[in-house]
Amino acid sequence: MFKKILIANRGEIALRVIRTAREMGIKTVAVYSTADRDSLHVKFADEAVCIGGPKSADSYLNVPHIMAAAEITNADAIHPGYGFLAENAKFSSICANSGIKFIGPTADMINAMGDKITAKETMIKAGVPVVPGGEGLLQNYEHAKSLAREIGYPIMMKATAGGGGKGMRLVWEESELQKAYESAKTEAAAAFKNDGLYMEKFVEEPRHIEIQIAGDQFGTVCHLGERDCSIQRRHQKLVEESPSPFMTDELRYKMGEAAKKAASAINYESVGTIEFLVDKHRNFYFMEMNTRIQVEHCVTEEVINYDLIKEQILIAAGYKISGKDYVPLMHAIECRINAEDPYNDFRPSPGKITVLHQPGGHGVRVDSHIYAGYVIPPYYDSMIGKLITVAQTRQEAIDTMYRALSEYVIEGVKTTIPFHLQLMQDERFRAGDFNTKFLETFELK
Ligand code: MV4
Repeated sequence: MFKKILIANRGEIALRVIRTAREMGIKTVAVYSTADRDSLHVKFADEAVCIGGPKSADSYLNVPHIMAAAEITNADAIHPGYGFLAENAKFSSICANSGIKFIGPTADMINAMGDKITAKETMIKAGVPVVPGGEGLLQNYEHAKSLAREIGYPIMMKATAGGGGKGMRLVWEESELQKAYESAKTEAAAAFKNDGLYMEKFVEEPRHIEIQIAGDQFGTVCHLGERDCSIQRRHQKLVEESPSPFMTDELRYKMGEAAKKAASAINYESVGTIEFLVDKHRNFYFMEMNTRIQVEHCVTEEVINYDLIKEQILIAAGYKISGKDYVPLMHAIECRINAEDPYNDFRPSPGKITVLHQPGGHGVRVDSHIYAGYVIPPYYDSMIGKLITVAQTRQEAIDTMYRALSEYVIEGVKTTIPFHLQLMQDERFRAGDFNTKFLETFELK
């Protein structure tokens, strides 16, 4: 087992990894930017190294500084958390070449899923359902036009280097195609330095349901159930839950098998997530794979009663997994607490937390790095914590969430708490009647 893990991240996920490492008897090294000097991950780790200035490029994305910190502290593994370098193939290979275990997949595995056309081709070969569409890159506008006629409108164009919605265009009819093609290409080139596009049939009012998987170094893969992440706003998830209210035992079996095939196809090692679009007829289609631990992993942890960070560390250290799939034992919901003003287009609201009271009690988990007097820096993601509730049934998990949200006091900055309070009382949400378009018509009172 590792003796010392360096955590190449900040905020709640850095704390999350420190907590499990401590339980496993592993020492931890925090790295931090000058803006994060007073952060909890710096205080709670066994050692801490400043790696640069506030801007991510100068610190949390600064590979030479992070590797130097690992070397001077004698860390034998690096946990990348999520975001920052978590899905950076080069970083994974630099770690491998430096004799420091990257707690995550290899560069090859990251690359196999990083290019979306390659990923889709791999999935087709593996027998995983994908959204119908053209195979390969769009060669030019004429090619796009004939392909769109073949597929049938509405269609979606996506960037092969994309993910998360950037460079994506929905096109309802041919008259809109040329403008969409050109603007998507320009956007993709600017965002990813790769203007490659591909085309798919548009799946209307889909749900976003993802399957958590784990694979070990010996080729064994299992799935750990689903998370419904349909409550999103501009591709930012706000609420996640498991099981999905839309799930059936049959669909879970089929999606679980497909997710395992997807992971096996690239000999995946570590924990990861296969994202699917699910239409109203319960047809499901591979969308992308996240080759990292995700923000919403806690929902799965509560539902199957298992520590996913521990699983990830064990796999990286060469332990074998059982290969048994997990079944949901409980119902869990997660609300993302962001320092944003939900009454003002979710505009970021950094600054000092003057008063804080975090909720507790039965069925309540808070994963957060905030404290009274903490100053939320403006340089990073606005998520300041996650509130997770767990109960026997969905209704009870929602009721507990409402109660916990009512106890939550954060003063000094605006937060998403009022939004979540209203959502937990919404009849359609309570009935499980929602898809990825739900928030487009949700009005905050
Ligand atoms: C789609 C789609 C409908 N049809 N693809 C959004 C992010 C990126 N990962 C893929 N996305 C979508 N791809 C086809 N063929 C609808 C979306 C989509 C979406 C997906 C998941 C969660 C929220 C979403 C919000 C808008 C659009």
